Amino acid sequence: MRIDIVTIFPEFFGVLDISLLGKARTSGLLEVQAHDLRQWTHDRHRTVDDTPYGGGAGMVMRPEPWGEALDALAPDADVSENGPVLIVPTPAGERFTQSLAREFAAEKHLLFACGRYEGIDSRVVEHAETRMRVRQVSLGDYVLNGGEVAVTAMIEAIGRLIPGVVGNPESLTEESHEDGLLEYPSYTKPSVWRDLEVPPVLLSGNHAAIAAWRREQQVERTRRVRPDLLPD
Ligand code: JEW
Repeated sequence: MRIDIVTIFPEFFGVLDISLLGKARTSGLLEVQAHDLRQWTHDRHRTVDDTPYGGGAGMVMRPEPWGEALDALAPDADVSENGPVLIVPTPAGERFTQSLAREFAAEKHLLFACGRYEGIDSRVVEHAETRMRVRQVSLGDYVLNGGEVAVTAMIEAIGRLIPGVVGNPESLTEESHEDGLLEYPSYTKPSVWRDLEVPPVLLSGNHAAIAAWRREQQVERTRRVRPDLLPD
């Protein structure tokens, strides 16, 4: 998979070099490149923002650099299948979920557009939609200062689903959200720590009993913390 990120903070994505995705990248399964939006400006001050039409607080990202960036990075664009998918993080988008991560992990080329300030001039998405598949996606219902943190989280969630990236495919499905329940609690040595014992069933060697206990813990924890995940 190829991932291009357009941002005014390309150095932010250095964090991707130190995660598990480092291995996927050196092996060639995943190619990630961050691009400085300002390379597609032409004025002396490399301006990317301006005041909002209609008034209001803050600044809005001007459309021209974004138009040139998308022309350069998605010359093969196509509104149907196959071409790149443009992912635009915005609090006004659909929620990013494991199922959306799975969908994106099946693509050949993802293009992320990181907004800042009050966001990107709305004509950028309107225009891009005539040339490629576009998804406006929110990381969650809280306020961020820009798209960079959202894109980092999305790339980690997507990258680990690319076949061959995570060594053991079982560790993918066993984790939270793939089975719709929260995880069971985990323990390792020592068996007693600060007077706290590991639940004895885990030391019993009875694999059926262990599986049943873990499932029970998952259901109980989900009922208590995330009842919205359980069927009625
Ligand atoms: C996200 C891109 C660009 C937030 C989540 N939050 C917020 C917000 C911003 C500007 C205007 C109105 C609300 C900040 N912001 C972004 C926030 C993505 C931008 C500017 C974002 N997912 N993605 N939860």
